[in-house]
Amino acid sequence: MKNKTYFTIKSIVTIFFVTVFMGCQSKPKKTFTINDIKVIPKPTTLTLEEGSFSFNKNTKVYVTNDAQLQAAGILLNRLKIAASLDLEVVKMPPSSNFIQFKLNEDLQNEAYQLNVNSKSITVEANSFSGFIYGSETLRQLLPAEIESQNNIESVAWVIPNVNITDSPRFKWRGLMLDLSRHFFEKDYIKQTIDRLAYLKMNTLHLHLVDDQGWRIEIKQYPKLTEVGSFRVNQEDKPWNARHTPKPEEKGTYGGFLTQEDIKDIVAYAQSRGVTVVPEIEMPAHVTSAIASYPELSCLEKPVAVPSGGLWPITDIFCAGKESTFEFLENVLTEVMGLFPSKYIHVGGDEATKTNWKTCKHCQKRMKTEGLENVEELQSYFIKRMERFISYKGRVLIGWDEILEGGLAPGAAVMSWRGVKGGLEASAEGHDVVMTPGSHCYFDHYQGDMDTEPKAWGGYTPISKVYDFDPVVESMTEKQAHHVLGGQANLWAEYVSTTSHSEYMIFPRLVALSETLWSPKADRTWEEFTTRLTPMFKRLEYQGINYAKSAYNISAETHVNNNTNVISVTLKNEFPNPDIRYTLDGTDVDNMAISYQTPIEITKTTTIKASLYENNKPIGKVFEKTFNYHKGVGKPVNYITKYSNSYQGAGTNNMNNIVRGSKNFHDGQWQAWIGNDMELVIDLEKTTEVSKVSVGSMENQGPAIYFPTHLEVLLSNDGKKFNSVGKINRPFNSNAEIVLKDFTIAFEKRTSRYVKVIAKSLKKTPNGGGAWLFVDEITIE
Ligand code: TNX
Repeated sequence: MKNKTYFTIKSIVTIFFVTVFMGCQSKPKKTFTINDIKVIPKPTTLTLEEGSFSFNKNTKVYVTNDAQLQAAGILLNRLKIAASLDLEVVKMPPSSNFIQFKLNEDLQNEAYQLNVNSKSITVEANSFSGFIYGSETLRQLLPAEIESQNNIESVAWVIPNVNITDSPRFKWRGLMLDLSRHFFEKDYIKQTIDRLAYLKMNTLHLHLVDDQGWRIEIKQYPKLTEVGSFRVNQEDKPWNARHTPKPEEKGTYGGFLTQEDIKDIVAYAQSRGVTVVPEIEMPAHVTSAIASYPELSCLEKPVAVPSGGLWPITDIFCAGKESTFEFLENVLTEVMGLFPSKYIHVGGDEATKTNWKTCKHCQKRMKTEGLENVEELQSYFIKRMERFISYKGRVLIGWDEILEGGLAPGAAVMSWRGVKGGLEASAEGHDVVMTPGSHCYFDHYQGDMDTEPKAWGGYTPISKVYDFDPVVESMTEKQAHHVLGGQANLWAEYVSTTSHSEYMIFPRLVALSETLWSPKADRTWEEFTTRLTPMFKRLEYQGINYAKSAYNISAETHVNNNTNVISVTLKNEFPNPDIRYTLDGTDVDNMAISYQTPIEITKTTTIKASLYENNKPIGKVFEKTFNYHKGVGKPVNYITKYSNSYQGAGTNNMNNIVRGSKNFHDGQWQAWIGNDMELVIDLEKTTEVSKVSVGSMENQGPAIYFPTHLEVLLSNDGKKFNSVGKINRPFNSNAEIVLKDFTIAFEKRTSRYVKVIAKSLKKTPNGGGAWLFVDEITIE
């Protein structure tokens, strides 16, 4: 309350002064403070000087060559559209009111210096990219309205006087778009290139080949696109529930980039300082190619382009036949003719090599080359491609599986299965790009799985992305030297529209851009958030459908086993969040309680909560009912022990009233593999009981199955138990993730001990171990 009064008086005083001030001056001058500067990624050094520079219709642009003019164009275009300022370009320096682009040969590639004073702006660089980044920084120094698609009248186009020297921490600052699982058109790719440059990112990796679609025209092999880029349309079904089409079924869903499209994309990227790295997968993830030319595989059997999930991937390129290599060399020759990128990505991941073990061509190859096993055959494959690519003057890069069986000497590695591949490759002297799933997979959830659009799995909120460091602590200096940088990967199994793609990329890319550009020692998540929220407004003006998941509230609970009181902690990713809540089911408004300390619960309670910013609610409303019950906090005796991999909340898991989400990694689930759950809850005194519910989840993709049988038994001495109810639930195939409470109700009894048995499916239909997941046992 005190604070509020203070702010009100302060605001009145401020309004008074501003009014008087504005009344005396014909043109109000804004005084900037360092807090007004919100540039992302954070510049290496920045000093604020007194005064400001105003753009107006007489401001001139002084450049000495076309490249400088092109880089300046990024800014000029914005000023024209949003500010209606169509600035004149001049070849001689005016005396004042101008922006100058100036060569400075002392600067490194991509670096720039920016001096803004009241008379002029100077952008210095030694490379085209440097000039672009100078322009992008100026754009971010201007008010957010500069991003508007329409002219905005009421804004003063003024920026603070600053001195900036800036250069990137890493050379490779990338984003991968998967065009195969769902195809994205040229225009979206170009839009993405603009957005990369806006954040000073310089690499767009295009995943052009995968099982579900071949996305690049190859003149010598027309069937790759005629056949390989279209699949039977099953978009109405979940990815993993789509049937395998027959080879003769006609594909109608898909698309591809023509060579003309690619030339256009590459040229556009060059004009934004972005390199496009093509990825042509091999030897696996190529069913689309085999559907087009079955002779490329070992079995030579006709197959269709799969419409959805395919695992394991056994139909892969034959490593024995010379014709496979001839094909790949011809394809890569066309690819290298289109993409000037130094790096050519050849995939290399997730090959199941069972066919190689029996294929006569592969066996012959292993013999003549003296290869011990199929891993060495994959290594032979990649090394052979590496020789071809380096002969063409380029560098091969591949997913970390290319390390298996020995890595080709000049190859670079993209480490995706954590950082292990990166550690190993850099120790061997190879260059690496770090893209660990944990921090860089933008197909993971960025918020609560129950409210986010369906994603691949995993949990990578923006604060985690911001935590990313491509240089791993345990690396030696020499290893660190081999780290080219990092990259986010957006795999598109579940991403079929551009607006969803934007949602997955933004705002996480904003965080990634800073981790790859700015010095680590000079940045913190706390400070970053003060620049992140103003960035949202800029993204909005750019028409980007960014996720607002960072505003979500999550709850953590703690059970006191002595008092059986549950305390609920409300959390948010932002530091010191202003959270307000209600406990009586009413909506959160100005009367709501300000969250300060954990909320104590001793009866069934619905918490509604909102995050506030500047006294206004933002983001989604959090609403959760905590179902208090008779078992809360009571001792649980596990007769069969849960797996070490899924311990949930330990011995309080089953009666802490916290429910697990659809994210099975969320720490609220206990799980058994290939084994039943059996446990006894001691209510510590005879208690009336009439209903027991078992909360469970099914997610058959990762082998999580509902119980097939449930039983509740009661006892007063903990020795002799009587059954009070059973449920039999036969196995059902199910492609969705489902949460369900299995309830056994019975006539009221008094009892001290409650035994619950949940029988597991034990073995999946494929013969692997089946998981049983339980989050809570509710006793009423
Ligand atoms: C693994 S990352 C893959 C992709 C999938 C992705 C889903 C990599 C090299 N291979 O094929 O799309 O997981 O997250």
